[in-house]
Amino acid sequence: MLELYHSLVSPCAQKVRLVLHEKGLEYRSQVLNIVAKENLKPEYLKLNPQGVVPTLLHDGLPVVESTFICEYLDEAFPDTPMLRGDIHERLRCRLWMKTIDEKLHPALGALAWAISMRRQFLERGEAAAVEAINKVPDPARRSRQLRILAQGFAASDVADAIAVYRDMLGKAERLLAQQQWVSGSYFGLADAALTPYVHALYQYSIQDVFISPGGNVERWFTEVANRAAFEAAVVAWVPEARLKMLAGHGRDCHQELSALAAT
Ligand SMILES: N[C@@H](CCC(=O)N[C@@H](CS)C(=O)NCC(=O)O)C(=O)O
Repeated sequence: MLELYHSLVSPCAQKVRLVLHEKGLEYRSQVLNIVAKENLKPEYLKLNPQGVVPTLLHDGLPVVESTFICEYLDEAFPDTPMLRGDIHERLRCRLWMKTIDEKLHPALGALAWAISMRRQFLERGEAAAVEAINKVPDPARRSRQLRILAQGFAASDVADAIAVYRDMLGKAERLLAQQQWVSGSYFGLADAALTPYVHALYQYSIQDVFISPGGNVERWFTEVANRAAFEAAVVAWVPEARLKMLAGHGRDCHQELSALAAT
């Protein structure tokens, strides 16, 4: 049996859900509220010592790290393989997945914190927000969240995040001029990995800051968004009110973000 501990709009959770749905796998869902820091409860830390989502339980065995979960699923359930081609093609996909995890993931974390998470945390009062963030086990993540809580868009993490997004989407733009999908000729693990990070820009209504109209990334994302798995793995999990809130938060700081991106 597959059981997924995840949260509704977490990009890493969306990535794993995309793979589950693309492969037609059934799973039991355990949703954690990461704004309420349910991910830091002792019983969850036993499954995932970093206190992050997602975690997959396969017949009771915990599998952590979203990219490893995706590769694990692809190996454990080899029908509809999502890492195909020769050894070089598979290597290129793995490189995309690694760069997305190492660069784009913290970049989205910084943007999401500046745009929305900071607001959501501050609604509970600054002291409560700092107390909750101080429990985050990873020191780098903890410091980034505290910096953005204190400084908002002025935190250097935000300008760095914009630069990372520009660089990665520029590379994707060039790659997608030559092939239909990031993975090659099929929607594979590298596409599932990139999807939540592009989708997040649309979710916050800030896509125009990063994506050229009529360009290859826009074409790719339109095709991704038309897939049945995208509807089931991404859209269906986000309540309408939450979507409205995120888009509103994005619109409220669109000008500040655009100004920062223009510098
Ligand atoms: N490298 C991890 C990163 C997971 C991660 O950063 N998850 C975020 C949500 S996207 C999280 O759980 N955040 C909780 C927190 O910041 O307290 C993976 O790929 O699974």
